[in-house]
Amino acid sequence: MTYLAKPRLHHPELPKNKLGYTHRDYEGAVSTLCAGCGHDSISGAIIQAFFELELPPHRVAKLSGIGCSSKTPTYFLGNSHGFNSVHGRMPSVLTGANLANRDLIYLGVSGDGDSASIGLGQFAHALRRGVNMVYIVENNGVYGLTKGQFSATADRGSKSKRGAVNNDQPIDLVLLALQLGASFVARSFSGDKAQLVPLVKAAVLHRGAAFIDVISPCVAFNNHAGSTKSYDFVREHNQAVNRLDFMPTHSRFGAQAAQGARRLQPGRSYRGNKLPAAARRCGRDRHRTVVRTARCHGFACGTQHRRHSAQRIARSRARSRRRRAGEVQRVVALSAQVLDAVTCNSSSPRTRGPRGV
Ligand SMILES: Cc1ncc(C[n+]2csc(CCOP(=O)(O)OP(=O)(O)O)c2C)c(N)n1
Ligand code: SF4
Ligand SMILES: [Mg+2]
Repeated sequence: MTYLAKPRLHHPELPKNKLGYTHRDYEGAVSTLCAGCGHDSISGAIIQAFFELELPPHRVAKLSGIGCSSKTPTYFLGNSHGFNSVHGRMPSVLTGANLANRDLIYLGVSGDGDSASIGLGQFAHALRRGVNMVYIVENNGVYGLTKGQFSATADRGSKSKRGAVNNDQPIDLVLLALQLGASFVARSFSGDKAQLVPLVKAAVLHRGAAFIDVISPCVAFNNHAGSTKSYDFVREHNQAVNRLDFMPTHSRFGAQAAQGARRLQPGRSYRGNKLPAAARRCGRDRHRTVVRTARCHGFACGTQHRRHSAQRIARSRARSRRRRAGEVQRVVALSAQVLDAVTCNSSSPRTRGPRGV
């Protein structure tokens, strides 16, 4: 741990974005978390994302609850608005702030204890209402701040540092967010910045409830053999279902959509059916993969769930119905429920106010 203050001066030739801000302008105080804590890597990804999005820090309001994860807003976006709420109550404070001022970008940062245990009701209702926000859970499977008790996201059969076995069923926040109708849902890993940064950028520009569950190992209490949230376990079992880059809107992609997809031309516009076939295929598979892997509590990283037009949803549903049968049919049915929820969300004017980005 360090309590050193960051020097205010920085190298005059640090790269600047078009607002004239350097990376340093998006940083916060020096972290006091344990060296190697996954949460610090998430802070790094958030700093990088906002620098690259070229958003002024004063346009952001960051809110959190209680926990090591909830301390992290102090360590990024030092020039943004911030509020550290009571344990598990961040979502309702964020909802209230959002009602009072719709022009800010709301970034909620929470932990698995903060959101899946004491704050589960708050989490559920904020997503159900489609509050315009980015909601990040830094998920380490334990209550890090209070010395490593199992949280509600700890997998059944996983072992604590002292060898106790968790016999309870875990809560899968990704699956829950899909069921609750969040219009952007993703899972990532704090150790994969190349994946996490574009996800955060896409979530920030998404209008509506954007949720990212980031597996973030706790080196002090949950990084041993027998844990399913340790660096070793996550690296071994992490399966990226697609390789992501940031796609700012439906109309303009400057990215490689997926492994095996043909390269999309930077700056070129692609609309609807003009998307390369491989990218469209990847979009369809994405829903299927999210649901299937989430159900068996695997790590499906890099998964995004995006809003689509009603016609596109109807077309995709009809195609799915024709193609899939038997066991796969069950998964598609679940996926269709998810898309239904997205349609409902999209038609709610309350949740679609411009973020003013
Ligand atoms: C009302 C209330 N109950 C319990 C606590 C004790 N407490 C502080 S942080 C925490 C758990 C934090 O876990 P998590 O959200 O997963 O954050 P992490 O430290 O793992 O990042 C608990 C139970 C509290 N501060 N307030
Ligand atoms: S106790 Fe765990 S979660 Fe908290 S700072 Fe240390 S490594 Fe991170
Ligand atoms: Mg935790």
